[in-house]
Amino acid sequence: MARCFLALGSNLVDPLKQAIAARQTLAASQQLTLVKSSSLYQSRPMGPQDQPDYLNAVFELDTELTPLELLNLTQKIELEQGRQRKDERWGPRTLDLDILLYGNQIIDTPRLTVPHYGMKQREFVLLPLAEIAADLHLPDQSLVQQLAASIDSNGLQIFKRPADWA
Ligand code: PH2
Ligand code: MG
Ligand code: MG
Repeated sequence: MARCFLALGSNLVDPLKQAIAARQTLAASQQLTLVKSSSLYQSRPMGPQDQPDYLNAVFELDTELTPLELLNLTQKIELEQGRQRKDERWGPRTLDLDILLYGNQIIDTPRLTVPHYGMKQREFVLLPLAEIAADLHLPDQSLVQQLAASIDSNGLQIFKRPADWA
């Protein structure tokens, strides 16, 4: 059993609906147990600025899936929610589900890099993660609450909690 963390991002086609649907799918999955969900956050786009603000959140889950099986599942959910792969780096998307952490494992393969390569530089990942796992250490021993305390919040705001959120 591995304790994992996923990051959710959406800024197209009703991001609130996308986030709720993705969370429902994770919660209903037989292949994992959804342990905690952060609040939803509204964030300014990283990357191209001519795109809408994002909604972001982080989920904690337990699973027997291998890292690549978990990646297959998250990519299936992205596609089922209408994700279209585009070439633009950091461009807008209906649903992005990124594996942040898989237990204490360090994974560096063509398809998957864990911990997520950008997680320590992104307020929209660190602050939701700190909300649900402040005492967590990354594989490099850094402490989530310390990483979160030293990053600029860049206007990140808690978004109103939908009725059907955790
Ligand atoms: N994801 C990106 C690119 N830019 N900006 C915000 N605020 N939130 C995201 O999740 C995000 C982004 C590509 O994955
Ligand atoms: Mg992604
Ligand atoms: Mg991403």
